[in-house]
Amino acid sequence: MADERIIRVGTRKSQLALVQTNSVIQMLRALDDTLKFETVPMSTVGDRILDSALSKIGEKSLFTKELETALLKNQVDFVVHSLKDLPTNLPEGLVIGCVCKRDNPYDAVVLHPKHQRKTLKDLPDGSVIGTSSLRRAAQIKRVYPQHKIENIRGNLNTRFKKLAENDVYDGIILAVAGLTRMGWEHCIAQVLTPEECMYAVSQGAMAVECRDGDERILSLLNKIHDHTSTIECVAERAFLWKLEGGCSVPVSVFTEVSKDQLSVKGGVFSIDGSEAVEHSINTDLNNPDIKIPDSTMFVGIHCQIQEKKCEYATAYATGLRLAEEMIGKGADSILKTAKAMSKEEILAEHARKQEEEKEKKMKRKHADDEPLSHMDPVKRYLMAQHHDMSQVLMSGAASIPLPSSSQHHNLSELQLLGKMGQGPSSQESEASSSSSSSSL
Ligand code: DPM
Repeated sequence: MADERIIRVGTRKSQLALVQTNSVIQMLRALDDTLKFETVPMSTVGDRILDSALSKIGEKSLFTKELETALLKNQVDFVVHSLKDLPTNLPEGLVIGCVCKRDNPYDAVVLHPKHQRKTLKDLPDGSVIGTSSLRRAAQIKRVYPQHKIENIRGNLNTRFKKLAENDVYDGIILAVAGLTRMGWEHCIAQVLTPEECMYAVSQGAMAVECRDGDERILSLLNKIHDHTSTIECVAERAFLWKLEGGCSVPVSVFTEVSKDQLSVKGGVFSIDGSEAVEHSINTDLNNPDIKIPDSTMFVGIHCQIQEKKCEYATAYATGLRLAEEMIGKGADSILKTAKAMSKEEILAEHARKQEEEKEKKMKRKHADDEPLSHMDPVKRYLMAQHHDMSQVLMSGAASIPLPSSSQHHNLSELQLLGKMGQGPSSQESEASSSSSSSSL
């Protein structure tokens, strides 16, 4: 049956997510060109909330929840993620079926066009660097205390626009991997070294999530699985899991696998960057003493190659041990304070949002109450053009939708309507445009 071969792939609608999803589909197609795929685009909480730093939203599965629900409901067969956005605990019944070969895991600096050919060290004191990653902020504050860190959010396109047009930011920091996948590596002014800024757990690695026990999909994913990248990510995720970290704590790593040697360095920072615990561990991946568990899942990652299970188990144990030794050096108290501060920020952010909502509602109510006779004459004129007056009176001025035949209205009319709160609200139009171009 032809239809049975169609594989449904859930994806976020952002440009980066679509690029990543397509590249996984291409890899699979290159191995078997009879495979048929259908992509199912969805938007997630992380895509919809554009005005808060990720760390201030306070939800763990920001970019994944809706997609995971679709997987569990059998609406899609697999989902491609940036592994760094996948929490260390997956929902029951789901697994990471494969980790693809990791791209460059480092962070990059993109500078304002006026700072051509400069790097962070050449920028004037007091330069403003945009990032909403606590991890990046803390490390930059340590190495470049002369610069200021400011929050910046929105998709990659929006951030570039803010950098180029607003004259607020002298530079921004983004993952090399994301920039490269978007085809924007030529904008990179500087790639940060691990001495300047260690990367996030699993940064640069794409992962495919599917249903646990879905053998057809798992055996397919096995073909594009990269063992070394997987081992690195198992160790890093075990480290993060033990620290109970998420995107709201400044935790970073630097991992290398060379022959049978695994080396993992971890960093835990206070929010202001003044305190740090850094530590590293080296292990032999073929550790004969390692206890191999029955489970085939390590921090959510499915063990694809049974003969290599010892290496998965060693990587997992190494990540845990690194976290334990760092806790012994005081990482837990730094994290406790950082988490408490993040929690406060999250609460403040929620309060701010609620206030904003209230204000919006009030404004809408005022507009509802506004008698037509007191209304701006231009507004009345435009409304009367699109609706007969009885409809205007019955439905209340503010709730009138844009006419469905809006295509033939000229732009300035539409802009006017929009400005006066009659068109799609600015928030809605931002959300819908961002869902097709959001890049984080
Ligand atoms: C997470 C963080 C960020 C993303 C936090 C961190 C960056 C947030 C920001 C967990 N997810 O890194 O400390 O700067 O506001 C994200 C990006 C990619 C995956 C974009 C980026 C692309 C690279 C990859 C957002 N998630 O980090 O510049 O595949 O790793």
